[in-house]
Amino acid sequence: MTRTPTPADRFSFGLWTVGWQGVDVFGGAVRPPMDPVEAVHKLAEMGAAAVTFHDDDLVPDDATRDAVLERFRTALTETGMGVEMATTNLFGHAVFKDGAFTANDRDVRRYALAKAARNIDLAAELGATTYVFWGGREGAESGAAKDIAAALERYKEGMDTLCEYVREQGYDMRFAIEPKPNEPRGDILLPTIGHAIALINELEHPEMVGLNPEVGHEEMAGLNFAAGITQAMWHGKLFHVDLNGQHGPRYDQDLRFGAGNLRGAFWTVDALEQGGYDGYLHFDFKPPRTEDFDGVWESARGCMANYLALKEKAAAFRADPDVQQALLDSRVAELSQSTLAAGETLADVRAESFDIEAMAARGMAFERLDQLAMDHLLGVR
Ligand SMILES: [Mn+2]
Repeated sequence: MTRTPTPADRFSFGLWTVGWQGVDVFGGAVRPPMDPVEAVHKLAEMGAAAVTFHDDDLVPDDATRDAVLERFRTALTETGMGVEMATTNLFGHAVFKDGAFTANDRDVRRYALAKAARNIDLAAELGATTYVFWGGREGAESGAAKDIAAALERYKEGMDTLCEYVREQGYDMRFAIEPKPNEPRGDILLPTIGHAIALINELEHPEMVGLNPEVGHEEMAGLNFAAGITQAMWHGKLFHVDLNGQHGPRYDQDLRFGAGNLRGAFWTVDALEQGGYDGYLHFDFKPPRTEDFDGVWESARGCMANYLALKEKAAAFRADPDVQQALLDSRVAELSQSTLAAGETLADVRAESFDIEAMAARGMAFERLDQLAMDHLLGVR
Protein backbone atom coordinates (compact mmCIF):
# COMPACT_ATOMS: atom_id res chain seq x y z
CA MET A 1 0.00 0.00 0.00
CA THR A 2 1.25 3.44 -0.87
CA ARG A 3 0.61 6.74 0.85
CA THR A 4 1.15 8.75 -2.33
CA PRO A 5 -2.26 9.65 -3.73
CA THR A 6 -3.07 8.67 -7.30
CA PRO A 7 -6.26 9.15 -9.34
CA ALA A 8 -7.08 5.48 -8.60
CA ASP A 9 -7.74 6.57 -5.00
CA ARG A 10 -10.68 8.69 -6.31
CA PHE A 11 -9.92 11.75 -4.18
CA SER A 12 -11.78 14.90 -5.10
CA PHE A 13 -11.89 18.46 -3.79
CA GLY A 14 -14.39 21.29 -3.96
CA LEU A 15 -12.99 24.36 -5.71
CA TRP A 16 -14.41 26.30 -2.74
CA THR A 17 -12.18 24.37 -0.28
CA VAL A 18 -8.66 25.27 -1.39
CA GLY A 19 -10.16 28.47 -2.81
CA TRP A 20 -11.63 29.56 0.54
CA GLN A 21 -10.41 33.08 1.26
CA GLY A 22 -11.02 32.83 4.98
CA VAL A 23 -14.07 35.07 5.24
CA ASP A 24 -15.83 34.17 8.48
CA VAL A 25 -18.36 35.74 10.83
CA PHE A 26 -15.69 37.83 12.54
CA GLY A 27 -13.32 38.79 9.76
CA GLY A 28 -12.75 39.30 6.07
CA ALA A 29 -10.54 37.61 3.51
CA VAL A 30 -7.01 36.59 4.51
CA ARG A 31 -6.04 35.13 1.13
CA PRO A 32 -6.55 36.38 -2.42
CA PRO A 33 -9.00 34.57 -4.70
CA MET A 34 -7.67 31.35 -6.22
CA ASP A 35 -7.98 30.80 -9.96
CA PRO A 36 -9.99 27.55 -10.48
CA VAL A 37 -7.55 26.67 -13.29
CA GLU A 38 -4.64 26.85 -10.85
CA ALA A 39 -6.59 24.74 -8.36
CA VAL A 40 -7.19 22.05 -11.02
CA HIS A 41 -3.50 21.92 -11.98
CA LYS A 42 -2.22 21.87 -8.41
CA LEU A 43 -4.70 19.22 -7.23
CA ALA A 44 -3.89 17.05 -10.26
CA GLU A 45 -0.20 17.34 -9.49
CA MET A 46 -0.90 16.22 -5.92
CA GLY A 47 -2.73 13.08 -7.10
CA ALA A 48 -6.41 14.02 -6.88
CA ALA A 49 -8.81 12.57 -9.46
CA ALA A 50 -11.51 15.21 -9.70
CA VAL A 51 -12.87 18.56 -8.61
CA THR A 52 -16.35 19.73 -7.71
CA PHE A 53 -17.91 23.19 -7.79
CA HIS A 54 -20.78 25.47 -6.86
CA ASP A 55 -22.15 27.47 -9.80
CA ASP A 56 -20.97 30.70 -8.17
CA ASP A 57 -17.40 29.60 -7.45
CA LEU A 58 -16.76 28.59 -11.04
CA VAL A 59 -18.89 31.09 -12.96
CA PRO A 60 -19.59 34.11 -10.74
CA ASP A 61 -21.14 36.22 -13.48
CA ASP A 62 -22.65 35.93 -16.94
CA ALA A 63 -20.29 38.40 -18.59
CA THR A 64 -17.25 36.15 -18.09
CA ARG A 65 -19.09 32.80 -18.16
CA ASP A 66 -18.01 31.55 -21.60
CA ALA A 67 -14.37 32.60 -21.20
CA VAL A 68 -14.15 31.06 -17.71
CA LEU A 69 -15.64 27.77 -18.88
CA GLU A 70 -13.31 27.57 -21.85
CA ARG A 71 -10.22 27.97 -19.65
CA PHE A 72 -11.66 25.48 -17.13
CA ARG A 73 -12.36 22.84 -19.78
CA THR A 74 -8.83 23.25 -21.11
CA ALA A 75 -7.40 22.72 -17.62
CA LEU A 76 -9.47 19.54 -17.22
CA THR A 77 -8.25 18.22 -20.57
CA GLU A 78 -4.61 19.08 -19.86
CA THR A 79 -4.62 17.40 -16.44
CA GLY A 80 -7.05 14.52 -17.01
CA MET A 81 -9.04 15.71 -13.99
CA GLY A 82 -12.77 15.09 -13.94
CA VAL A 83 -15.74 16.96 -12.53
CA GLU A 84 -17.51 14.30 -10.49
CA MET A 85 -20.03 16.43 -8.61
CA ALA A 86 -21.52 19.89 -8.70
CA THR A 87 -23.91 21.84 -6.52
CA THR A 88 -25.83 25.10 -6.44
CA ASN A 89 -25.05 27.98 -4.15
CA LEU A 90 -28.53 28.48 -2.66
CA PHE A 91 -27.25 30.19 0.48
CA GLY A 92 -24.80 33.02 -0.23
CA HIS A 93 -26.93 35.72 -1.82
CA ALA A 94 -29.22 37.84 0.37
CA VAL A 95 -32.19 36.58 -1.63
CA PHE A 96 -31.76 33.21 0.12
CA LYS A 97 -31.84 34.67 3.65
CA ASP A 98 -34.96 32.64 4.48
CA GLY A 99 -34.06 29.61 2.40
CA ALA A 100 -34.34 28.51 -1.20
CA PHE A 101 -36.71 25.57 -1.87
CA THR A 102 -38.43 26.27 1.46
CA ALA A 103 -38.37 30.08 1.61
CA ASN A 104 -41.71 31.51 2.69
CA ASP A 105 -41.42 33.90 -0.30
CA ARG A 106 -42.71 31.96 -3.32
CA ASP A 107 -40.72 34.09 -5.80
CA VAL A 108 -37.51 33.04 -4.05
CA ARG A 109 -38.49 29.35 -4.33
CA ARG A 110 -39.12 29.77 -8.05
CA TYR A 111 -35.79 31.56 -8.57
CA ALA A 112 -33.99 28.80 -6.59
CA LEU A 113 -35.39 26.11 -8.90
CA ALA A 114 -34.35 28.08 -11.98
CA LYS A 115 -30.82 28.64 -10.58
CA ALA A 116 -30.42 24.96 -9.70
CA ALA A 117 -31.66 23.77 -13.11
CA ARG A 118 -29.26 26.07 -14.91
CA ASN A 119 -26.27 24.65 -13.05
CA ILE A 120 -27.54 21.07 -13.44
CA ASP A 121 -27.24 21.66 -17.21
CA LEU A 122 -23.63 22.80 -16.77
CA ALA A 123 -22.87 19.92 -14.39
CA ALA A 124 -24.18 17.40 -16.95
CA GLU A 125 -22.17 19.05 -19.70
CA LEU A 126 -18.98 18.77 -17.61
CA GLY A 127 -19.68 15.10 -16.84
CA ALA A 128 -20.76 15.29 -13.19
CA THR A 129 -22.91 12.29 -12.23
CA THR A 130 -23.72 13.47 -8.71
CA TYR A 131 -25.51 16.69 -7.87
CA VAL A 132 -25.49 17.76 -4.24
CA PHE A 133 -28.13 19.74 -2.38
CA TRP A 134 -27.00 21.34 0.86
CA GLY A 135 -29.97 23.28 2.16
CA GLY A 136 -27.97 25.49 4.49
CA ARG A 137 -30.56 28.25 4.59
CA GLU A 138 -33.57 25.90 4.71
CA GLY A 139 -34.61 26.44 8.30
CA ALA A 140 -35.44 29.08 10.88
CA GLU A 141 -34.32 30.81 14.05
CA SER A 142 -37.72 30.89 15.71
CA GLY A 143 -40.77 28.68 16.12
CA ALA A 144 -43.69 30.37 14.37
CA ALA A 145 -41.56 31.72 11.51
CA LYS A 146 -41.57 28.45 9.60
CA ASP A 147 -44.41 26.02 9.01
CA ILE A 148 -42.23 22.91 9.12
CA ALA A 149 -44.78 20.60 7.52
CA ALA A 150 -45.33 23.04 4.64
CA ALA A 151 -41.57 23.49 4.31
CA LEU A 152 -41.12 19.72 3.95
CA GLU A 153 -43.83 19.70 1.26
CA ARG A 154 -41.93 22.40 -0.63
CA TYR A 155 -38.60 20.55 -0.14
CA LYS A 156 -40.25 17.49 -1.69
CA GLU A 157 -41.72 19.60 -4.49
CA GLY A 158 -38.29 21.08 -5.25
CA MET A 159 -36.55 17.71 -5.35
CA ASP A 160 -39.39 16.11 -7.37
CA THR A 161 -39.35 18.95 -9.90
CA LEU A 162 -35.58 18.71 -10.42
CA CYS A 163 -35.63 14.89 -10.56
CA GLU A 164 -38.26 15.15 -13.27
CA TYR A 165 -36.07 17.65 -15.13
CA VAL A 166 -33.03 15.31 -15.02
CA ARG A 167 -35.22 12.47 -16.33
CA GLU A 168 -36.61 14.59 -19.16
CA GLN A 169 -33.13 15.69 -20.18
CA GLY A 170 -31.83 12.12 -19.97
CA TYR A 171 -28.87 13.15 -17.80
CA ASP A 172 -26.81 10.43 -16.13
CA MET A 173 -27.11 12.10 -12.75
CA ARG A 174 -28.21 11.31 -9.21
CA PHE A 175 -28.98 13.76 -6.42
CA ALA A 176 -27.37 13.68 -2.99
CA ILE A 177 -28.81 15.59 -0.02
CA GLU A 178 -26.32 16.90 2.54
CA PRO A 179 -27.73 17.08 6.08
CA LYS A 180 -26.58 19.62 8.67
CA PRO A 181 -28.15 20.37 12.07
CA ASN A 182 -27.56 24.15 12.28
CA GLU A 183 -25.32 26.99 11.00
CA PRO A 184 -26.02 29.24 9.26
CA ARG A 185 -29.69 28.84 10.34
CA GLY A 186 -30.53 28.34 14.00
CA ASP A 187 -32.15 25.06 13.03
CA ILE A 188 -31.84 23.52 9.57
CA LEU A 189 -34.38 21.16 7.98
CA LEU A 190 -33.11 17.60 7.40
CA PRO A 191 -30.59 17.98 10.24
CA THR A 192 -29.17 14.44 10.13
CA ILE A 193 -28.64 11.46 7.83
CA GLY A 194 -31.76 9.82 9.28
CA HIS A 195 -34.02 12.82 8.65
CA ALA A 196 -32.82 13.04 5.05
CA ILE A 197 -33.38 9.33 4.37
CA ALA A 198 -36.91 9.67 5.70
CA LEU A 199 -37.65 12.57 3.31
CA ILE A 200 -36.12 10.71 0.35
CA ASN A 201 -38.56 7.86 0.92
CA GLU A 202 -41.44 10.33 0.36
CA LEU A 203 -40.15 11.53 -3.05
CA GLU A 204 -41.58 10.62 -6.45
CA HIS A 205 -38.25 9.13 -7.56
CA PRO A 206 -36.53 7.98 -4.36
CA GLU A 207 -34.13 5.82 -6.41
CA MET A 208 -32.59 9.00 -7.87
CA VAL A 209 -31.86 10.61 -4.52
CA GLY A 210 -29.34 9.62 -1.86
CA LEU A 211 -27.04 11.31 0.59
CA ASN A 212 -23.84 13.30 0.80
CA PRO A 213 -23.14 13.12 4.54
CA GLU A 214 -20.37 15.30 5.96
CA VAL A 215 -18.23 14.19 8.90
CA GLY A 216 -18.40 17.56 10.67
CA HIS A 217 -22.12 18.02 10.21
CA GLU A 218 -23.03 14.75 11.92
CA GLU A 219 -20.44 15.30 14.66
CA MET A 220 -21.84 18.81 15.31
CA ALA A 221 -25.01 16.95 16.32
CA GLY A 222 -22.96 14.64 18.55
CA LEU A 223 -23.56 11.70 16.22
CA ASN A 224 -21.30 8.83 15.17
CA PHE A 225 -20.37 9.38 11.52
CA ALA A 226 -19.19 5.82 10.81
CA ALA A 227 -22.49 4.44 12.13
CA GLY A 228 -24.44 7.04 10.12
CA ILE A 229 -22.79 6.30 6.78
CA THR A 230 -23.09 2.58 7.43
CA GLN A 231 -26.83 3.02 7.85
CA ALA A 232 -26.88 5.11 4.65
CA MET A 233 -25.09 2.25 2.84
CA TRP A 234 -27.57 -0.26 4.31
CA HIS A 235 -30.35 1.79 2.69
CA GLY A 236 -28.35 1.99 -0.58
CA LYS A 237 -28.18 5.75 -0.10
CA LEU A 238 -24.50 6.64 0.28
CA PHE A 239 -24.15 8.34 -3.12
CA HIS A 240 -21.28 10.64 -2.08
CA VAL A 241 -19.36 11.63 1.04
CA ASP A 242 -17.85 14.85 2.43
CA LEU A 243 -14.75 14.11 4.47
CA ASN A 244 -13.36 16.65 6.92
CA GLY A 245 -12.53 17.05 10.61
CA GLN A 246 -14.47 18.37 13.61
CA HIS A 247 -13.90 18.67 17.36
CA GLY A 248 -17.30 17.63 18.71
CA PRO A 249 -20.51 19.68 18.98
CA ARG A 250 -19.52 23.28 18.29
CA TYR A 251 -19.39 25.54 15.20
CA ASP A 252 -18.71 23.88 11.82
CA GLN A 253 -14.93 23.64 11.83
CA ASP A 254 -14.27 22.05 8.43
CA LEU A 255 -10.78 20.92 9.48
CA ARG A 256 -8.75 18.76 7.14
CA PHE A 257 -9.75 15.09 7.21
CA GLY A 258 -8.20 13.29 10.20
CA ALA A 259 -7.87 16.44 12.30
CA GLY A 260 -10.36 16.76 15.16
CA ASN A 261 -11.87 13.38 15.96
CA LEU A 262 -9.06 11.05 14.84
CA ARG A 263 -10.66 7.89 16.23
CA GLY A 264 -13.86 8.82 14.42
CA ALA A 265 -11.83 9.22 11.23
CA PHE A 266 -10.33 5.75 11.70
CA TRP A 267 -13.78 4.17 11.99
CA THR A 268 -15.03 6.29 9.09
CA VAL A 269 -12.32 4.93 6.79
CA ASP A 270 -12.94 1.42 8.10
CA ALA A 271 -16.69 1.83 7.43
CA LEU A 272 -16.14 3.09 3.87
CA GLU A 273 -13.62 0.36 3.04
CA GLN A 274 -15.51 -2.48 4.76
CA GLY A 275 -18.85 -1.26 3.44
CA GLY A 276 -17.71 -1.39 -0.18
CA TYR A 277 -18.27 2.31 -0.88
CA ASP A 278 -16.96 2.87 -4.39
CA GLY A 279 -17.79 6.53 -5.00
CA TYR A 280 -15.45 9.50 -4.81
CA LEU A 281 -13.73 10.41 -1.55
CA HIS A 282 -14.57 14.09 -1.51
CA PHE A 283 -12.93 16.55 0.85
CA ASP A 284 -15.05 19.46 1.99
CA PHE A 285 -12.78 21.35 4.37
CA LYS A 286 -11.50 24.86 4.92
CA PRO A 287 -7.76 25.46 5.20
CA PRO A 288 -7.57 27.59 8.39
CA ARG A 289 -7.30 31.37 8.09
CA THR A 290 -3.79 31.19 9.58
CA GLU A 291 -2.43 29.66 6.38
CA ASP A 292 -0.90 31.16 3.26
CA PHE A 293 -1.13 29.23 -0.03
CA ASP A 294 1.66 26.86 1.03
CA GLY A 295 -0.44 26.04 4.07
CA VAL A 296 -3.52 25.59 1.89
CA TRP A 297 -1.78 22.93 -0.21
CA GLU A 298 -0.28 21.31 2.89
CA SER A 299 -3.81 21.07 4.29
CA ALA A 300 -5.15 19.50 1.06
CA ARG A 301 -2.24 17.07 0.97
CA GLY A 302 -2.94 16.19 4.62
CA CYS A 303 -6.54 15.22 3.81
CA MET A 304 -5.37 12.62 1.29
CA ALA A 305 -2.34 11.46 3.31
CA ASN A 306 -4.49 10.94 6.41
CA TYR A 307 -7.07 8.95 4.45
CA LEU A 308 -4.38 6.68 3.00
CA ALA A 309 -2.64 6.25 6.36
CA LEU A 310 -5.92 5.39 8.07
CA LYS A 311 -6.80 3.01 5.23
CA GLU A 312 -3.51 1.22 5.87
CA LYS A 313 -4.16 1.15 9.63
CA ALA A 314 -7.72 -0.11 9.20
CA ALA A 315 -6.57 -2.86 6.80
CA ALA A 316 -3.83 -3.92 9.23
CA PHE A 317 -6.38 -3.97 12.06
CA ARG A 318 -8.75 -6.20 10.06
CA ALA A 319 -5.91 -8.54 8.97
CA ASP A 320 -4.40 -8.94 12.45
CA PRO A 321 -4.96 -12.54 13.74
CA ASP A 322 -5.34 -11.19 17.29
CA VAL A 323 -8.12 -8.90 16.06
CA GLN A 324 -9.80 -11.79 14.30
CA GLN A 325 -9.70 -13.76 17.56
CA ALA A 326 -11.00 -10.73 19.48
CA LEU A 327 -13.87 -10.39 17.00
CA LEU A 328 -14.73 -14.05 17.63
CA ASP A 329 -14.50 -13.52 21.40
CA SER A 330 -16.84 -10.55 21.05
CA ARG A 331 -19.23 -12.68 18.97
CA VAL A 332 -19.45 -9.94 16.33
CA ALA A 333 -20.19 -12.36 13.47
CA GLU A 334 -22.97 -13.96 15.53
CA LEU A 335 -25.03 -10.81 14.90
CA SER A 336 -25.23 -11.78 11.24
CA GLN A 337 -27.15 -14.94 12.13
CA SER A 338 -30.89 -14.49 12.04
CA THR A 339 -32.47 -14.50 15.48
CA LEU A 340 -35.02 -17.12 14.48
CA ALA A 341 -33.76 -20.19 12.61
CA ALA A 342 -35.41 -21.11 9.28
CA GLY A 343 -38.88 -22.48 9.96
CA GLU A 344 -38.92 -21.37 13.58
CA THR A 345 -41.72 -19.21 14.94
CA LEU A 346 -42.03 -16.82 17.81
CA ALA A 347 -43.92 -19.60 19.63
CA ASP A 348 -40.77 -21.79 19.46
CA VAL A 349 -38.75 -18.99 21.00
CA ARG A 350 -41.33 -18.46 23.74
CA ALA A 351 -41.23 -22.21 24.53
CA GLU A 352 -37.46 -22.12 25.07
CA SER A 353 -36.06 -21.98 28.62
CA PHE A 354 -33.36 -19.36 29.09
CA ASP A 355 -30.61 -19.42 31.70
CA ILE A 356 -30.64 -15.68 32.01
CA GLU A 357 -28.15 -15.60 34.92
CA ALA A 358 -25.57 -17.44 32.81
CA MET A 359 -26.34 -15.21 29.81
CA ALA A 360 -26.01 -12.08 31.94
CA ALA A 361 -22.66 -13.28 33.29
CA ARG A 362 -21.02 -13.54 29.83
CA GLY A 363 -18.56 -10.72 29.18
CA MET A 364 -18.50 -9.27 25.69
CA ALA A 365 -14.72 -8.68 25.50
CA PHE A 366 -15.18 -5.41 23.64
CA GLU A 367 -12.44 -3.63 25.58
CA ARG A 368 -9.77 -6.00 24.26
CA LEU A 369 -11.11 -5.51 20.73
CA ASP A 370 -11.17 -1.74 21.02
CA GLN A 371 -7.70 -1.58 22.55
CA LEU A 372 -6.37 -3.53 19.56
CA ALA A 373 -7.87 -0.84 17.32
CA MET A 374 -6.24 1.84 19.49
CA ASP A 375 -2.90 0.03 19.30
CA HIS A 376 -3.10 -0.04 15.50
CA LEU A 377 -4.10 3.61 15.37
CA LEU A 378 -1.29 4.59 17.75
CA GLY A 379 1.21 2.56 15.72
CA VAL A 380 2.26 0.39 18.65
CA ARG A 381 1.39 -2.94 17.02
MN1 LIG B 1 -18.84 21.70 7.20
